[in-house]
Amino acid sequence: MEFIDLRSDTVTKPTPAMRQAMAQAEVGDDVYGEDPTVNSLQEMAAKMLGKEAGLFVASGTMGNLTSILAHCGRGDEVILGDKAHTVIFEAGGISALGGVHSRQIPNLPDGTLALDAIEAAIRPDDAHQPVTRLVALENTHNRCGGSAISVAYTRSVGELAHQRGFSLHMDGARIFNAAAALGVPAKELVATTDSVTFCLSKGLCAPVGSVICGTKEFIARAHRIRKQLGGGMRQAGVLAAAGIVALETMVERLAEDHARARRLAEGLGGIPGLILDPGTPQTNMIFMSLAPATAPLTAAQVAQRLTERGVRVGVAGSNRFRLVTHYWIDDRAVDQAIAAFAQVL
Ligand code: TLP
Repeated sequence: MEFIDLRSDTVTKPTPAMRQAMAQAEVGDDVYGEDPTVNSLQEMAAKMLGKEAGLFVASGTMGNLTSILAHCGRGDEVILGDKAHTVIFEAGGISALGGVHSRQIPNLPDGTLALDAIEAAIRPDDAHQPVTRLVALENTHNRCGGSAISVAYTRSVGELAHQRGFSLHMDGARIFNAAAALGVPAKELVATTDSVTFCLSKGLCAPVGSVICGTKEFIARAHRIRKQLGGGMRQAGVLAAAGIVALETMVERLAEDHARARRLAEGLGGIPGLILDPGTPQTNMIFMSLAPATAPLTAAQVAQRLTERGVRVGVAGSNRFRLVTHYWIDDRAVDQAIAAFAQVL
């Protein structure tokens, strides 16, 4: 059965143009810095994000881990939102592998961190306490509804960090979705960040990979850490080739996924058993819950019944769902997904 897969935009498969570019890619040994296709991707990514240099890594998780380890030594502290992907979904890598201490403060519903809460979390110069080296934001914010975080807010966090002598990292896994939603170039969203990681393998449809961007000096440090983590790849140009096609052809169309998410939400909002989160979708993610009247039916049971009808959805709690639109979800798939929910509930 060909599924309508709304679990995530990570399920996207490469387009025919990507497969063709992969087959024809010129390659070299990237550990020697000699893969021309990886080098082109890195330059292109850095230019798009207004940074000096880029580094191709295997995943978003590796991008965040490598970046945080490049900013922080063992025992140093990073200020993170309690709903950050790095806190919830990256297997504790920053502490397990880097000895980095995370200081978690509440994410506000829009995915931001209150400036006074960041300020209050900064450690004083006291030998008993860790050293605050970094604050990390996420844009779009996955667990906060796929929310897009503004240029002005990001700038204020960057300014605060720099005034107080530490750095700002951006988990920009979906930074181009944020840019599309806000109608601003992605580079403006990261202008005050010291590093940013974005993913090629989500809404941009490439099969593998993320790129870290920052200053040349920062990327040189990240390069060494990538090697320590076992992420030095060899003829990685076959993967980078798909990433180039992703940047060339997939960025501009992300607004279509947001429009389809809105249409899907409109249809689902008309089904009595479902309660959409206020304001959802903000980008390509819909968050919603089962109405109490559907109890004892759980989200997992509903998801199972939907799967039997060819529709896969993300389960985000005992009665919660996350649905994500992407390149492979067309108008027909939206209609079919709405019909499947209506049948099941
Ligand atoms: N997110 C995945 C799951 O891990 C939850 C998804 O389906 O949304 N930062 C953010 C904001 C992310 O959403 C993700 C992936 C990552 C980092 C990690 O990227 P990968 O999966 O490439 O390691």
